Parts: sequence; structure tokens; C-alpha cells
Amino acid sequence: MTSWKEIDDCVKRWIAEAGERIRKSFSHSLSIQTKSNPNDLVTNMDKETEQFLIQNIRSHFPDHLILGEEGHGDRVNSMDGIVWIIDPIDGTMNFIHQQRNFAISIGIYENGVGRLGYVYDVTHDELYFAEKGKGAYMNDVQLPVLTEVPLEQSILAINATWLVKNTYFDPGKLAALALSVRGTRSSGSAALELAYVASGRFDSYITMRLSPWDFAAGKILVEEVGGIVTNLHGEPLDMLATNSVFASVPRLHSHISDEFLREK
Ligand code: 2AM
Ligand code: CA
Repeated sequence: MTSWKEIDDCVKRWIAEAGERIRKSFSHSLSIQTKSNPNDLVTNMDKETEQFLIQNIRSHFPDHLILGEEGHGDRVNSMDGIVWIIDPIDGTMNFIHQQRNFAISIGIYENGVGRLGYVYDVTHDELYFAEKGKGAYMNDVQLPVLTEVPLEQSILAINATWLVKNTYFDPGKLAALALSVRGTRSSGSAALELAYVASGRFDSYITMRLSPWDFAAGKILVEEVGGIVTNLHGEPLDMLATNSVFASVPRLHSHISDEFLREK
């Protein structure tokens, strides 16, 4: 049986190498394609990075399953066994337009329980990672357990479009919430937004529709420092479907749920 330490050593090596390849690609021209709509983008680097990670995972851990955004992984219908959930580039639009604020995201689950989570901010060379029960880190620095903050002093990560046009949830309630906090921010990478909640830079994060590879790693990070990650209705996330996502420190999570997220 492989140890988590062995897996962790491999992941850190592969992430470092993938990050180096992505940084080198900044000086080459990208091949950009659209997926479900004109703003849903994918590049050759998304695909190459996913293939690089999957080849390595398969050769070292052939009995593990892999769920990957770009479809080079397995058809995963259950969270039984060890399942890797990977997004080679989370925040592809930022990757293309800004060459920053995007991340490699890898979450490793055992029978549905998050064991290892990695969010690597490629441009800033910042690796956020957590092992269940053993703490969360940003590079070599351990992240402290989160402290509570009152709503009116909190920073909320939310994308402005959800306050304007929203088919999932009453945008008026989200707008009222946005006006009640100290400030709102949006970084354009769900994995990084969750890593920022885990490191206390944001106090809460709300979004309407994420896929498992967007939140699989970040959820492990936030939970390891005492945060709560649910859908907008306070229910556990379904690791094999799209979900709304609401991450926060516990008391603020209850406060926001009770005052702004209740549906009549
Ligand atoms: P991506 O860059 O890997 O596609 C941007 O708002 C955040 O939401 C990113 O983490 C992005 O991930 C994710 N995202 C964008 N469009 C999405 C969609 N249609 N479904 C799920 N997640 C999406
Ligand atoms: Ca992606």
C-alpha cells in the first residue's frame, strides 16, 4: 500500500515541473479554443498539463481513478477508492489575458474523504497544500486556524455578474450581502479563491456553479484550517456534479446563511 507521504512527494514534484512548463509557455504563442460558449476557453497548455499529470499518476498509481477537466482522465461514477480530481489550469481566462491569477488544482479523495489538496499559484510560485488532520501550508509556512470576523469587517469573494444576472439565486439578496460586508473581490480562479479563504485573505466565497475540479483541492484546504464549505443551501458538496459553493469561517457562514441565503 502506497503511503500518503509517497503520494505527496510525487504530487509536489509533478506540480513544480508542470508549473515550470507553464511559465516557459508565456514566451510562446498559445493555441486558444472555445468549449461550451465563446467565453469558455481552453488552451494547448490546459490539455498538455492535464496529460502530463495523468500520465504520471497512471504510471505511479495505476489503481487510482482520475477525474480531470479536459477529459483525459477516467469516467468516474463513484468516489469509492482513491480518486484524483484535477484541474490543470483553473482560471484559464486569467492565464490567457493576465498570465497570473490561475492555478493547478489537485484534490485526492479516499472513499469520498479529502486527504490531500494542492492549489499551486504558478506565476507567484505559491503552493497551498493540506493533508487531512496534518495542517495546511503556503509553501513552508503553516496556515493558522481561521479566526472569526464580523460580517461588516469581512471580505467576500464573489463575481459581480452574479449580482446582476443570476438564474440560480435571487441576485437582490446577494447584492444586499455585498453591501453589508467591508469589501468584495473576485480573482477569477475558484481554486485560488478557496486558497485565499484558507489563508485568511478572504473571509467568505460564494459562487453559483462550479465543477468538482474547481473546488476539490480548495475544499480540503479550507476545511483543514477550520472553515466550512457547502453549497448555497448549507448542504455538502456533490463531488461528482456541478454545485453552488459557499466557503467561510463557521460563525460567518451561519450568519450569512441565516440573513441572506434563506429562500422563502
Ligand atoms: P476554469 O478556468 O478551470 O474553467 C471563474 O469564474 C472560475 O469558475 C474558474 O475557477 C473557472 O474554472 C470556473 N468556471 C468557469 N466557467 C465555469 C462553468 N461553466 N462551470 C463550472 N466552473 C466554471
Ligand atoms: Ca481548467
